[in-house]
Amino acid sequence: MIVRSPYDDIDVPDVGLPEFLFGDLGDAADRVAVIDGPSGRQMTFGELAQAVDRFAAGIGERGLGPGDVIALFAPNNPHYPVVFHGALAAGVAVSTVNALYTPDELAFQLRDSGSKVLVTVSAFLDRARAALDEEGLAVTEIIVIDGAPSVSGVIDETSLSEVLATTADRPSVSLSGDDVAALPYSSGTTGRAKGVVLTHRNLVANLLQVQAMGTHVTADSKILAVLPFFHIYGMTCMMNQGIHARAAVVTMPKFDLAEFLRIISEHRIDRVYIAPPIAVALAKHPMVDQYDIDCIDIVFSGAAALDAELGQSVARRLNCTVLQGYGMTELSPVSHCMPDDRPDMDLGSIGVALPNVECKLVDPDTGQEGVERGELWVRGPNVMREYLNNAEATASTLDADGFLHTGDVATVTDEGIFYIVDRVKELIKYKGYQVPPAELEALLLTHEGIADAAVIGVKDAEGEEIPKAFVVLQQGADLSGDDVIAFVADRIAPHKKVRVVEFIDQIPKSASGKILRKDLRAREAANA
Ligand code: 4UW
Repeated sequence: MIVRSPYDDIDVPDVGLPEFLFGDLGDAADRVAVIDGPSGRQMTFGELAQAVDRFAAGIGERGLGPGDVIALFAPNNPHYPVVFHGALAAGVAVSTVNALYTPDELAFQLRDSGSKVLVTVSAFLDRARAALDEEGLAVTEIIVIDGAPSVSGVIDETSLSEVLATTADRPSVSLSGDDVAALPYSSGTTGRAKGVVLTHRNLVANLLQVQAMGTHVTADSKILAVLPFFHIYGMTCMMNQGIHARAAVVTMPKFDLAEFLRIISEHRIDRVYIAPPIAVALAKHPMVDQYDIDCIDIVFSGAAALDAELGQSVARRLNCTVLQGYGMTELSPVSHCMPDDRPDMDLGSIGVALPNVECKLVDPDTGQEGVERGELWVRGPNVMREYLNNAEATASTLDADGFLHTGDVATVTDEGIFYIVDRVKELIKYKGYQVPPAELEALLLTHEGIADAAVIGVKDAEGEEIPKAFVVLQQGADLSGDDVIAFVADRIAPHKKVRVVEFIDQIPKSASGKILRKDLRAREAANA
């Protein structure tokens, strides 16, 4: 049984994303498009479109075009959309990299995506250069957004302003909706991070699907982009939705509560997109009362489950509407959300399916469809094409009918309102960020004192999900839990840290050697 969106289907034009966003600026050319939160520096839509055009020319001049990939390793700043859309306009796909990544993690993504150029900021150059020391990479140049002087390294370093100064013509590339646009990384339901192949149609569709639900983002809106553009939530809901609506997007390079409140107050932000940990601060932190933030109309939460009571206390304290949405990198990302005009909808829900989205609830054990509580399968124009160079992972996630198996367990009411009630995939979400257990397990096994390991998500005292490692020590090994935590922390981005360790005699496994995470979860529940 298929549950359809309560909204009428929309048409998705066959057009490249840059053309869709910048093809006709209308009367928006002189309006402010992006504001750098820390400095207040602004860029208009006309300037943004011009810079996108110049970056496309610069990329074309380097011989890159359709079939090529560049990597973007940067915090949020006004040049992020310049690089992102400029590359897309030249037919080049952009692999967005988590700004917290270590050199090893960055090198993995550069290699896996086959990126030929790495765009970064001067503060990240040490990590970028260290990553490029690794073998097997196709990167031939680093472009530095904030223009560090070139140094004579193994690889050319160019400042963004040099690239934008090109007088070359923009390459004439005719893009179709089927061309690859973005390659963010996600571990999906199992294993390590994989390149998620999102086409221009996927990204255009998701903007139109959200818009068709009556979103109030308009040219008068000011959106705060505190969540990272490298993650699909920031990329689509903040950066691209803002540009599409001709709203002003105010960028923040990282979260800091005082700076967050200052920017909201100073720029009179009316729309804030957050993940649940920020809701905790907004509901409880005394500092919130020191700022005049009554400009906020809507706080939109996603990326992990929002507790309904927490959401309500944010709504009461800020006198605003709080809404929740659900998404996944593989869905470009939004498949469900609460419409702007339905603040009455239960805040514990994820709202209704977007236009053009069809859903099934399927028993993950028996495969029976139409169950009351089952794995959420989603079909629609926003569903990714595939995982990059990984037919096996694609086949186990996307079925022959085009449904994407989300790995999340949901229920749905007669009115078509969905609730996420559990997760059957391995993935752990720490503060809304992905933590792939398989990656941590592989890393733990490289320690000579560790014989076997398994990682699952558990709840901490505040109800936040955190990664916990079950570790089997080698005979004679003398390791404490803190040693294990430190070993992982030294080698991985901070959000992926193991935060609790338990030593056990044996990791429960199936006959085929798969870790029985269910058993570990049951053990955890029994000890709670
Ligand atoms: N409740 C429970 C939720 C929820 C959730 C996500 O890192 P990814 O791949 O992607 C995201 C995307 C988040 C997002 C995008 C657009 C949007 O409007 C929105 O709401 C405002 C959120 O995080 O992780 C995907 C996984 O994150 C979990 C779920 O397990 C999903 O498969 N997740 N949103 N509201 N869980």
